Amino acid sequence: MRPITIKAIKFHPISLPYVEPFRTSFGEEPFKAAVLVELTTEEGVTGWGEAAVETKPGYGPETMITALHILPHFVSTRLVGKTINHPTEIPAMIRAVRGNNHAKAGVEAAVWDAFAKANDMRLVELFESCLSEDHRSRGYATVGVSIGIRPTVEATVEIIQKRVDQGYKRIKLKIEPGWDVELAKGVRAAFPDVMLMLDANSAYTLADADHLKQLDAYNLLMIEQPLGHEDIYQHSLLQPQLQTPICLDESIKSADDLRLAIKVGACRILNLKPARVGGFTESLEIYKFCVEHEIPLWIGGMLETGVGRAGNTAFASLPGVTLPCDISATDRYFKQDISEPPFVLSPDSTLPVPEGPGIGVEVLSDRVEKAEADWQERDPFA
Ligand code: OSB
Ligand code: MG
Repeated sequence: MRPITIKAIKFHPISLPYVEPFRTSFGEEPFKAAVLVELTTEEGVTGWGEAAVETKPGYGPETMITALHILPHFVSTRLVGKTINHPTEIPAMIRAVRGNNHAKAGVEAAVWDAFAKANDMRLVELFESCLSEDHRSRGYATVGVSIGIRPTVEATVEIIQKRVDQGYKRIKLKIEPGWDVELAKGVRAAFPDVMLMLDANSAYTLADADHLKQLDAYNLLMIEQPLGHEDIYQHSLLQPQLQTPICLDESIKSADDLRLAIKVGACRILNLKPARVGGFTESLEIYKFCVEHEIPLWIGGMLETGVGRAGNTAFASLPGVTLPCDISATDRYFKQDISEPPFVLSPDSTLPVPEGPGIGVEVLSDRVEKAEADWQERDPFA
């Protein structure tokens, strides 16, 4: 494959209004924020990536401000002027920058996009070329929808009905102490057969084990990240007490974290967010491990713009991704995205992988400019 030489990397902090607020156990983000990465090569190709960070250190420790500190000062400096023979070289080149996976994943994604475009390939074809012959893309991602904490069970049932009517076949509900068993009971009564799961975003401790056991009564697909965001050990003590499979999200930041979690029985399912593990290179290693060990795998989301969504959809179309993903249609998040075309849900609860070269969506510079101006007017500490 043709190498690329990185000429320049630009960072665009942006914000976009959400169509509706999204509350989790760690709080509410008032608007969508992200750092878009625009990478140009000496060959004249432009690649885009999205650093999926939020305004507050709620999901993980990174924020918009930490990404804007780390990326230009520590990541760009290691990459600009360098010739890249394959995007999988990037993690080693920025390994000296500890942590900051979401920020680094944004740059890595821009390299994947540019490299695919420079080689006249779709991003999904580039992923396939890293896997064995039997791992061809399905051409679409099977998806569900993640629903935030609402004031009442009735309001939750109402929004689930709307999502089911739109065609989403898997529903994920955010929970927190005081908003769990009654919610699951009420929702199960209204939707006896829907594929249902819960996400606690680390809101519980092992002392809640007896309380969490009550959730076994509601035929849940899984419970995501009940305990500490860095914990693996306590989850290994909780899983044997539950029938419901535990899925880890926050705790798994690398393939080695997953190897440990599986070894000690901390989870049975993985939510893989390419952003959380530092990008697609580490994601491919995790993918191969899950295939080899028959670990049910799905791709999570960070309410990404079209740039992040395009890459995640491509990855989620690989056959080793066996459960519905947290990648919903554009209109579930934004009135207008920064890229075109929007992602539209098919009736069978799938999203097609974009067709064009690289990530396959076009980033519109006037929309990026507008979203950057919007960010400048926001209080970054709101
Ligand atoms: O825990 O999966 C999570 C969004 C922001 C931070 C954490 C999470 C989420 C979601 C949204 O659940 C999933 C999506 O992008 O639709
Ligand atoms: Mg989660």
